[in-house]
Amino acid sequence: MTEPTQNKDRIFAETKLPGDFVFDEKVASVFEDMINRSIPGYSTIIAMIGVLAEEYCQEQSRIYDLGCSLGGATLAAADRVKCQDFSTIAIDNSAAMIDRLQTKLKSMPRLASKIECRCENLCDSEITDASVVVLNFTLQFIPLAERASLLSKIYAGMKPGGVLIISEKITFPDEKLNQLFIEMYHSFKENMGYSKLEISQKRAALEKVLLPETLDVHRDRLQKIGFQSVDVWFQCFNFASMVAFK
Ligand code: GEK
Repeated sequence: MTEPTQNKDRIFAETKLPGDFVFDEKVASVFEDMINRSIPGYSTIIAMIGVLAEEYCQEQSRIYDLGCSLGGATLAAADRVKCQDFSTIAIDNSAAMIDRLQTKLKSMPRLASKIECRCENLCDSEITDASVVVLNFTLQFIPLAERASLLSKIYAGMKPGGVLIISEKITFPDEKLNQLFIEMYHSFKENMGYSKLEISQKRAALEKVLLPETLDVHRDRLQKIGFQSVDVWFQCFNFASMVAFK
């Protein structure tokens, strides 16, 4: 098993043959650096997931972090929750991510006792007694046709009063705004030290695997399923985080 590291993301620094982005060992080994330099507001979103979990976690319930990667949101939530009787289920289908999270947890016995890691496809995961469910930049990787049934399954597995937190890359119906936010985002990435080559190669690799939707599509689908008080609590350019309640 590999030791967790905070290596610098140089995956797209050299000219590469075209190919789709995958969450393999190479990505897992630089993931912390990659996500912090690629998602505006990532550390704020993670910290606020901790605050939302503290507020909405119920006794005798579960917190689910779906597409947990290295457990950024899992750890923020488990660390803040004050309930006596709760558990946190961290799910990802990348073995490289789950291995690294499990290794990380070995040095955190207090949190580790509250966290169960599962390497599985979240579309097949069982969700029960959930008071907090986190999809932090994960739904965007699920095939479009499977999103409604996944969200319905999550809703069915939630306790009344529970919260779903969904963070996503988004698109805008207004083409002018769409272009503006993409340009601002690329300028953010350049400021974070990525070259134009890295930005364009990563964009091409993500094109068929990361499928963003508009905020209206997210809101309508969640409301049709039965979620209430659905709205955005964070947005920076074409990245947003929403809450939805059962
Ligand atoms: C964070 N939430 O740091 N089943 C399980 N996991 C999946 C699936 C699936 N079907 N599809 C994708 N993943 C994290 C960041 S990253 C976001 C989430 C990004 C997993 C995938 O393996 C990866 O670890 C994660 O979803 C998406 O708060 O890299 O932009």
